Amino acid sequence: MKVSVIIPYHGEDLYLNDCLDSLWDQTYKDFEVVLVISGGKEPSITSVYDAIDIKIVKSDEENVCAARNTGLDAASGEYVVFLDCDDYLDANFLEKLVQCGADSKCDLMFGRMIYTWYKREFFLRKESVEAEEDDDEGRASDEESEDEQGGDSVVFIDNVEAGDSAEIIQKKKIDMAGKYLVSKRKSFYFVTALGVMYSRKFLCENDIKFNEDLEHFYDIPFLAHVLDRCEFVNADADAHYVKRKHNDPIHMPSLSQTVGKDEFDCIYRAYKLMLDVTGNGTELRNKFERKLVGYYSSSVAPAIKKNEDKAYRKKHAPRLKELMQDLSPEVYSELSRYRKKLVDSLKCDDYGRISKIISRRNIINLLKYSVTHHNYIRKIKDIMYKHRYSRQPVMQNVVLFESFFGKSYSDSPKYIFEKLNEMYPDKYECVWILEKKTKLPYPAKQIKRFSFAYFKYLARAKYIVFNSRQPKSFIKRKENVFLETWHGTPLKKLVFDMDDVLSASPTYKKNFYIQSRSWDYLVAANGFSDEVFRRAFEYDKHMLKFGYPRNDILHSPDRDKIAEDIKQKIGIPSNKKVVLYAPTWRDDEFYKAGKYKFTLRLDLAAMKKELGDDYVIILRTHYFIADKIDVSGAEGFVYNLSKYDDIAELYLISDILITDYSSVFFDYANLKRPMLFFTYDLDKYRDVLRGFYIDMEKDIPGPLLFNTDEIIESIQNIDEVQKKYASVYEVFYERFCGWEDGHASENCIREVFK
Ligand code: C2G
Repeated sequence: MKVSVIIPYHGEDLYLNDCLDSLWDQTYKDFEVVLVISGGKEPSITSVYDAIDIKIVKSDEENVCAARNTGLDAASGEYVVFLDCDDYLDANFLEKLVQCGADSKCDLMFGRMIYTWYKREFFLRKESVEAEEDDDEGRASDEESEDEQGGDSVVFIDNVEAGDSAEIIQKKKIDMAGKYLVSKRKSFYFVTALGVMYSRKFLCENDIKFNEDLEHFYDIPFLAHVLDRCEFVNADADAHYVKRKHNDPIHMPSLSQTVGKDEFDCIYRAYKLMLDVTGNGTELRNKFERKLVGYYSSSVAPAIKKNEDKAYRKKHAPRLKELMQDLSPEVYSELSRYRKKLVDSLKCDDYGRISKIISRRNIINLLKYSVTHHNYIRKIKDIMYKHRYSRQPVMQNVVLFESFFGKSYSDSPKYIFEKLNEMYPDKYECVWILEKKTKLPYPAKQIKRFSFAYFKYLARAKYIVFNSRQPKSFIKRKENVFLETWHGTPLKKLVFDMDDVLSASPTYKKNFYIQSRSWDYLVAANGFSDEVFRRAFEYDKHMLKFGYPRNDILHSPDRDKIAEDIKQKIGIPSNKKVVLYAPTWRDDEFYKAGKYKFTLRLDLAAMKKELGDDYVIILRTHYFIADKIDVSGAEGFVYNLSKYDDIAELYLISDILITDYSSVFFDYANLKRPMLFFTYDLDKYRDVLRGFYIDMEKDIPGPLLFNTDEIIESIQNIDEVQKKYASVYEVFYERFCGWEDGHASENCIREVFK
């Protein structure tokens, strides 16, 4: 047997198949899998994997190190590879590494680590897509640390030159292994024993094992030991080990996501063990020391400054000082003046000086940032928000409104605003976040999103009424009352009901969890939403169960008159019937977060030819769509109202709705008018991108259509379509619109504004 692949397993069924599939697909076949079970839960391995030689062994300890060591004892391969059961290998990983160890007797061969958020199926299809870390607010987040970001930025260099002696070549290669596996990045998370093929004889002869006392950062002493002893090393940058980042740190955290507050303790223990196996002043030791100084200056020193009750510094500073005591003169001499000062201050326990150095550094960084970044004002605003506005008193009668990130005056916040003014004239001071200046029916201050005023009101308004998520940096204050109206009954699975997150924001679940902790009231338009939101959002606070404020207008006694006026205002001829086409967005088609692509799949020319005498079409794209749809040639027939504020007004003037997977159909059903579903990408949307809560083939009150011809035909025979779906419509209405009586705004206000 050439290779043993050692996989610790602790009940992570969700990921194991991806891991085994990647082994099944290996181009190199002479390997065994040693699956080490800890924690008692047996994996369910189907016969699909019969072709792989899987040896199952049990570990007594519930600990990754113990499992890996048990695997090492049970392995019979000439080489061993450690594979975490939530990760997977590229199909040629084993072949490439076996090949690059073939001509010399290598102690280890290593490949490249690739980081991904995705399961294997999607990773293989979409490898080239670099998803952005984002807060789902249309701007890339600068709050994420370097260490959390996707992709692998470490340069993989083979610096061997012609004319180098065999001895020099090996020295360079070992150095490269140190550079790559210990890595220059400041975080200790990037020290990894993975992505490497080790000679089993080498590990045994040098008695190299994992230290079973460690729960985290155990690769540090292991790798230090390996790199200290190895003599022959080789590498192939095309052998990829794919490390999966977990998108749900709340329910399914990876080990590194569970470290939390104990991070320093864990690093301290692992680092001490590293010191035992590496000699003073060696290049290997220097690498770890550089990393330690980096960790100190980027994480520990700012925490020492921040920590007001001094507990953190009392606990950590002396131990960090102990680790720094023997810092090699070489590493010290390379440090920047700033880092030298930090190290010196720590060595003489001068925490006040550390605070001062960090403060000065923050100011210098801000100034530097202001020279190099055009959006430095935003940084200043963040500082003002955190350190000034949030410390000023809450303004008792101020209500801050936002709908779709300030893109429109619309949705439930609009109807709550209007009803609030009607019920309590002059009682509340209202502030609207709006991108464009808008004529409002009641007095309200209008401010721009992310302006100074925005941060001021975000910090100081007592009431906040939003229909989407607030920024991650929002600080909830005791006196705040946060009314989250949300923006639709869900068809598409949400947050914790989702598996992979394929949109532009892979940190969606974590961010959502943080943001929704601030909500005091959430609106559910029906019993179905109540149930889904509680589960998918992990929401356990007050649920407002009166229907959607945004649908009050659809039940208004004078809705026909309102519709007539709107139609006139837009300029749609009164003799024409209206078809509203309002599709949603596609998670995987994006430029960046908040900016999505959309290709119109309707043949407008054909529709105009067949329907133009009786109908006009209103085209309405989702607020995430950045593409401008070209409707030239169809003027007078197509009205592109993608920027029209309130879609409820468009529902009112439409005779027929065409949508796809958008929540608009749950609202439109309040009118009991016919609906068509243009679901040309149903399989992908339902089975790959999101998953649905209800069965579109059975439970929705209209036909699923796949091309323009079918749509034209359905419109031409709309009475028959309506008849055919009448009974499904009734059941649907009862289930999703049953709570709506036109008074949701009023009822919500009575609950919240006391
Ligand atoms: N919307 C719109 N125009 C569209 C699509 C949507 O104005 N072409 C508005 C509607 O008010 C709709 C809301 O945006 O109800 C949400 O749109 P969805 O297409 O349902 O998509 P999404 O923003 O992902 O929200 O629980 C609901 C989900 O979160 C869906």
